[in-house]
Formats: sequence, structure tokens, C-alpha cells
Amino acid sequence: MMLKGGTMKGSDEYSKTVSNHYKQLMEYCKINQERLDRELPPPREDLNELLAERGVSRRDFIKWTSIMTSALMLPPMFRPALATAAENFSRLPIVWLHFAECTGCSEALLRSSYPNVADILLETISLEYHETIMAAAGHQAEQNLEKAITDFKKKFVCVIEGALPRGLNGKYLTLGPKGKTGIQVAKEVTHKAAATICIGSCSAFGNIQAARPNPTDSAGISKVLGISTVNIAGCPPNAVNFVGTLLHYLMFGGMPPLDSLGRPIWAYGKRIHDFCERRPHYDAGEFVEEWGDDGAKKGWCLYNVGCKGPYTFANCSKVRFNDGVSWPVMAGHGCIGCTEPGFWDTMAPLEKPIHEASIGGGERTVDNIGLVLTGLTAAGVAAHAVASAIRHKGKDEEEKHD
Ligand code: FSX
Ligand code: SF4
Ligand code: F3S
Repeated sequence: MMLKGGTMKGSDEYSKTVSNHYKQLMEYCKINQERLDRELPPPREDLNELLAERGVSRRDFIKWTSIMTSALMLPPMFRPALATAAENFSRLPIVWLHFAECTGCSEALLRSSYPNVADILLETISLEYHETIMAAAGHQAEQNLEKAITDFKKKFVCVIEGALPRGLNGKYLTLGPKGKTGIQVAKEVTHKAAATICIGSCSAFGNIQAARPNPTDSAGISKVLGISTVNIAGCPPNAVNFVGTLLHYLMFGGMPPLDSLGRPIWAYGKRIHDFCERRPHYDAGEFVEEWGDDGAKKGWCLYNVGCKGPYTFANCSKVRFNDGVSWPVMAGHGCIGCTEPGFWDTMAPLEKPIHEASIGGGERTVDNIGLVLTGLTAAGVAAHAVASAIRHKGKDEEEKHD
């Protein structure tokens, strides 16, 4: 309805609605944080002491909470709640499973030597079970797992690295002294979890294990078990995307809104290409044609040597890796599309543009190809952006099975 001074009035009403929405969300956050405070075990680490030990000042911590709050697409009023979530990071029980993978994800996340807040938080993580770094083996390891999922039933977050082979009735991957298949273990644990996070493209989508000809018939967790998972895609994924997703959980008791592929929109809602520092060269038609040529020395666009940034949804070009030091394109190699399902097949050959490999035509076809390849993802992002997916989608279904 057009009123006198309609635009002004409309914008006032809009601001009021948005502000009410955030007030309600803040109320929800408060209730959830009080509940977690009652339910979760006491902190294993004092974050403030640890930050001081590592030389991170209070000021740097506050600056980091502002950056993370805005990265999670929340207004500044949520900064103190995010700081509380960070202080509670070591209280959230995590059961970390490994299936068919290279352990690069654990290496990337848990062995970082950068003294930034996200990495310090990962050091405090309450790993009730993690096959790579725990001391237990054999029967004792199995008992530890059983104890963790019983003691923290519906309170722990299950983090999964690696795909699940379905061939030979799952027997390409067996674990522990009883020789359980990966599928059996994954079912038992995820049914008792409050939420399941797939860390890396293997558990999210199958990745290298599922690449053609896929002899073990591997696939991602969600596909094999038929459950909803939060997919922190990447090979390996960025620590910031994992930490931010857990902080969201510690604020709202559920996972952030996801795209159609289960990836948090706050981290995977935009294309690499849209925030790439080489993008002005792409727009100006300045391309590296061969490794080490003049264009390479001048930092031109890597599209013609295979960069798949135009078809890849992730925040690498914005948050970078290793405390923001660098990322693949900055280091001089094109993006290989590692956050996208099936990238070993769909993005191959990795050092040639897709049009040269399969579609034909020149550089001008990039955006058309991009639309075809990313159409589904983009549609999913749009559909989910408006949905309030604060609660973990699979939780209700899992409770029914329990
Ligand atoms: Fe996959 Fe992670 Fe790549 Fe490796 O565990 S996402 S192959 S970095 O290690 O699963
Ligand atoms: Fe950057 Fe790759 Fe896009 Fe070129 S094609 S602008 S290097 S993301
Ligand atoms: Fe992967 Fe491309 Fe980022 S290769 S790490 S999605 S720049």
C-alpha cells in the first residue's frame, strides 16, 4: 500500500521488523546459552588464560569476535554472545570419526601453528574420541567410543572425516577388533549425536574415493545414511568455517542455515571468483597462458590455466588460510573447485579451462558455463537463504529412531 511519504514509512517499518527479528533471535540465543550452561560439562580450558599465554590480547580477542560475528551474518549486538560461545568451546563434547580419507582435514585443523583465536579454540576442543590422536587402541578404543556416545547422548556433536564405501556390503572399510563396517559405526554414532558435521569433501560428498570409476562404491555420509549433515566442504576445509559453525551451535543450539548441498551459507554462499584479487585481470581479459609466463609474473587471472573459481562456492578468497596469509590463487595456482561435489570428475583436467576440456568455445563462455555448473547450487542458496534453518534438520528424525 502506498502511503504519503511511502518510501520513508516503508523503510521505517522494515527497520522495525528487522530489529524485532534480531531482538527475538537474541532472546533465543540467551535461552539456549543458559540451557547449555546447565547441561554441558565444565570447561576443560580457561580460554582467557590460554589466549594470554599465546600472546593474544583482550583487544585482539574482541576484534576477532567482531570479525566472526559479521562473518556469521549477525549484527554487532551478538558479539558478547559469540564471546561466551568461544569461552564455552571446550565444553562441547565431540566424537570425531575417520572413514575413507587421508586425514588431511585433521592435520589442517588440529596441527596449525598459527596463534590466531580460531586455532587456539581448536586446541581446546573436547575430543572424547579421535582415532588419530587418542592413545587407546583395540577393545579399549571401542569402549571409549561406547562410553562417550552413552555419557553424552544427544549432547555431543559427531564430526566425520572421510567417505563411506558401500561396495562388498561395506566391507572395504572395517574398523576395530570386532571388524564393524564404517557404515555400522557411522549409523550407531550419528543416531546418538545432537548433530553431525562432515568435515572435508570426502565425508560431505565422497570426493576422491567416489571419483570415477569409484571401485568401492563410496559416497558421502548424508547419501549413505540418509540423514542431514552439515557439510564443511573443502579438501582440506578452512578451520574458520568449522569454528564458526560450532560457535553458531553454541549460540543457538543448532546449525546455521545451509545451502542445498548442506554447506553453511555464511561460508559457502558466494563464488571464489567474486572476491578474487585477480578478478580485475579477468574483467580486463588479462590471462596467464602458461606457467611462469609474463602474465604469471604480473599476477594475472588463472582461468586459462584451469582456475575453477567461477564455478566454486566458498570463502577462500575472503578469509584465506593460515591466519589469512594466503590461499591457492594467491599462491599462483588456480582453484580446483575442492568444495564442490564430484570436483575430481567435473572440474578435470584441473589445469585446463573447462571449455577447452569438454564444452568448446572461448573465454567469453565462462559465465555461461558457470551458470550451468553452479545453477543448482545457486538455486539452493536462494531457497535456503530465506529459510530459518537454525535447528539441525536431522535432529527430529534421529530422535524418532532413538
Ligand atoms: Fe578428504 Fe579429509 Fe581431502 Fe584428505 O579427512 S577432504 S582427502 S584433505 O583428509 O577427507
Ligand atoms: Fe580469480 Fe580464478 Fe576468477 Fe581468475 S578465474 S578471477 S584467478 S577466481
Ligand atoms: Fe579449494 Fe578452490 Fe578454495 S581449490 S581451497 S575451493 S580456492
